[in-house]
Amino acid sequence: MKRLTLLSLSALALAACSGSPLVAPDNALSSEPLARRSSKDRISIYVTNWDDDGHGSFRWAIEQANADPTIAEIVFTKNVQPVNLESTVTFSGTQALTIDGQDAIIDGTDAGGSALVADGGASLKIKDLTVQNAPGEGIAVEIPLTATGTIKVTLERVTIMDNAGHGVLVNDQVDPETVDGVQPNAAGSAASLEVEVIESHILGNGYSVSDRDGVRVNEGGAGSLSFVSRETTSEDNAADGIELDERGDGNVVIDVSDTHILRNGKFDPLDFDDGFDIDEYDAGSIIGSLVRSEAIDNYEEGLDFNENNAGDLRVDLSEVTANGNDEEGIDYEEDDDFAGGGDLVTKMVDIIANGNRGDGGLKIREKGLGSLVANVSGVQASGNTVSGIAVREDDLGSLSSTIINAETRANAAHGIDFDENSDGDLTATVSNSVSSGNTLFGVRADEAGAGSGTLHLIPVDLTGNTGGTTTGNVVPTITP
Ligand SMILES: [Ca+2]
Ligand SMILES: [Ca+2]
Ligand SMILES: [Ca+2]
Ligand SMILES: [Ca+2]
Repeated sequence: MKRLTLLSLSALALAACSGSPLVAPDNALSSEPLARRSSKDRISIYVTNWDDDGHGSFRWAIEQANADPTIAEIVFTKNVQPVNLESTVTFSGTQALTIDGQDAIIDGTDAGGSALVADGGASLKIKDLTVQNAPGEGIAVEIPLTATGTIKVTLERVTIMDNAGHGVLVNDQVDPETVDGVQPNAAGSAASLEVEVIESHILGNGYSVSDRDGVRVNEGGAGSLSFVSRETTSEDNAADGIELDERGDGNVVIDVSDTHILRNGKFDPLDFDDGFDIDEYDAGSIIGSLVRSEAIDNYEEGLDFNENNAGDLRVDLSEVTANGNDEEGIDYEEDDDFAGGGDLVTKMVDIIANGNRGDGGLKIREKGLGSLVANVSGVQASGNTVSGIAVREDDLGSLSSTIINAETRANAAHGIDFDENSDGDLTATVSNSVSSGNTLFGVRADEAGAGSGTLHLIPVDLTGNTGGTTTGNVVPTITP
């Protein structure tokens, strides 16, 4: 048992007189009222009961932070029982705030909307907290149009579960809704967004209207969107497991590792959704990496990365599994919807994309001005409904691809399909690979318009393909 110092005893007496709850945090060594502790430059407020409101409640703590910009932290006392919110709790302060849940549960069943909203444009860190059952968003961070700089939202060891809106929404777009693919107003603030989701679990959110995701980040106006996910699972959400939507100037930068994206997207049969969906528009690129991660059994694509307008798509993959999705396992598209130039450059290592229904295993597609460079080493892409691996480059620009240690079997089209259209060269090598038992050909390489075609196969087992070994107008050089 902790010894109480005279100082803390007097604090307890003071707290008792002032009506503060008598639940002291472990480190209660201050003469301030118990629900309020200051260190040198940080004031903390303690949540000491599970009431909806009133002194010591979570709502009260947020109200204190709204009124006092020197409050930097809200800490739940250990063993606070589930807090049943009777309305939304809104943090409107402009100071950076940390909410340390100490494993508490915020239940939004009776909140009448989102559980927790932050709309002051401040950075927010939430850790060790469960947010569940809200009829709106679990956590919604709405960025004011006047925001500038970089706003950081960090979630550490949170569980976001069974909220009817997005599980987590970070929104910097005036109107993020799309009607038939058109967005009425995607303007946003000048601020950039940095969102980090660490060791967290996002599940079962979004079952209300179409397009409600596990984690959804909308960035509009100037500024970039940076997204980090580590040791996180997003599963069984109604629309996308994770969706990043970046508009206006600015990049999407991702750093994703040990992330599991499972069975998302089943809610709207007219528009099923993906595991992990990135849409980038206007000037800017998609850049980054995804490692030791999986996107499995989602109702549309496993990974659906779309870069539009000016800018490149440059995302590398390592140890990624994308099996059993209802469209492509992995789908990279550069300027597929809106042209503007830019390249698609990717290095993929140790990829598994098997048994995707309704489309191919691994599809890499560059359109408009710009070239494609795809180097893939160690890949299984078998039993998919279209080709195992499809690499396609359109309009101006060249296609350059090396595929090493591939296994593409029993796909319902080609095993591997290289397709270069219009001006530009096709240069492809497949080595130490098996492309066998596919419905069409083992390898197809086709080069159209101006330019030359080169295909090296060193060596590749092309037995048992129904269509034959190779096809297309590029005659392969075969090293047995
Ligand atoms: Ca912005
Ligand atoms: Ca952009
Ligand atoms: Ca582009
Ligand atoms: Ca091109």
